Amino acid sequence: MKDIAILVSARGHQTTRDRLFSIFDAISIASLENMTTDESGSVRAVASLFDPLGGSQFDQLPNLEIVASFGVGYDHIDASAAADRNIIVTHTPSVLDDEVADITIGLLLNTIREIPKAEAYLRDGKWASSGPYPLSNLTLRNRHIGIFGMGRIGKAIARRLEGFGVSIAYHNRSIVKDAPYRYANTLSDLAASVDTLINVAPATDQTSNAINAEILKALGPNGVFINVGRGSTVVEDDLAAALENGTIAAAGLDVYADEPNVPGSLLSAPNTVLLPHIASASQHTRTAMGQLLIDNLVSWFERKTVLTPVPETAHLLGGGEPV
Ligand code: NAP
Ligand code: 8YV
Repeated sequence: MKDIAILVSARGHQTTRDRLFSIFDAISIASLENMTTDESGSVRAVASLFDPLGGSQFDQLPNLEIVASFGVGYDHIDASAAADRNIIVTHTPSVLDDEVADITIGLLLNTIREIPKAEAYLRDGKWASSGPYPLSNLTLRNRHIGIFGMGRIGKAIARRLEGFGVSIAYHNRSIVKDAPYRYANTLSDLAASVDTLINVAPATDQTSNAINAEILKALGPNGVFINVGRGSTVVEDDLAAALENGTIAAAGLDVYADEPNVPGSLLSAPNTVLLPHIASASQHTRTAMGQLLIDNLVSWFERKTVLTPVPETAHLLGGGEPV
């Protein structure tokens, strides 16, 4: 496939970048503005390791056929604008479910039992100088967990939670037939009926700012909020205020509205555990994500089909209506 010109993000998972360069005529550039007309006219695919892509970028690549994105969430790509131009968009679902679910459970335990603070206490010599670390105010015992987004990853989280003997409920727009958990009709109903809310819903216009002061108030003073979905789903100022004034007890976050910038109010809050968007970030899983990205590209250029199209562009492969 050395005659197929593809554009590869200038940064991103190195093993995937190396493989793309070995299979295709790969061009790596920091910005489309740096391309000559000949170069941009030759590009048939984009391997998007994280860059935002929309109509204006697509218009600069007149012969673009496919965007293969690294990650399951594709909110950085305007998939409807791609569909309008007959451009297929693929993503990497399923291969990261277990990794993300593991980190979600780790984040939940770290937040509730203050594990990072307890380790810092030991490393600071306080165990020897001041005695045992204080008992944690929060516990996982008797918790009622609500999952916002009972999809592939939500189900993997729920399966793990079953082992902890907690109650599990969820809210989606529709009931999941194979999920044996209590369904809440609205996010407000879910928050009011649980004390621990885990967000793993995708970033969409509908979910934008969905977790706000009202939802956090419904969660209550024993409330714990965990976010592994996207930061845009949360009003971060409302979350910081809720943590500051005791509206909820604690939060564990892997994602933020303006990454890699984390609001100072969340950094300085004593009751947060903050991770730098690492839920899928093991060599094992990032390599599997990269392999699926490559498999989608190879499948497209060999057989004019793909393995994992995003719903907005699936109809371009034949059959079905546009989403
Ligand atoms: P998925 O299988 O599509 O599940 C998403 C779930 O959210 C679906 O069950 C869907 O159900 C529900 N949902 C969508 N829009 C909703 C709305 N407006 N209101 C209520 N529920 C809604 O996706 P997934 O593979 O589990 O991934 C979920 C998200 O996790 C990704 O989009 C990404 O943002 C995030 N993620 C983060 C990391 C990380 O590193 N932190 C890693 C991987 C993924 P309905 O359609 O019935 O509403
Ligand atoms: C990655 C993710 O961090 O898959 C997703 O939606 O958020 C993560 O797996 C990201 O996609 C890598 O750029």
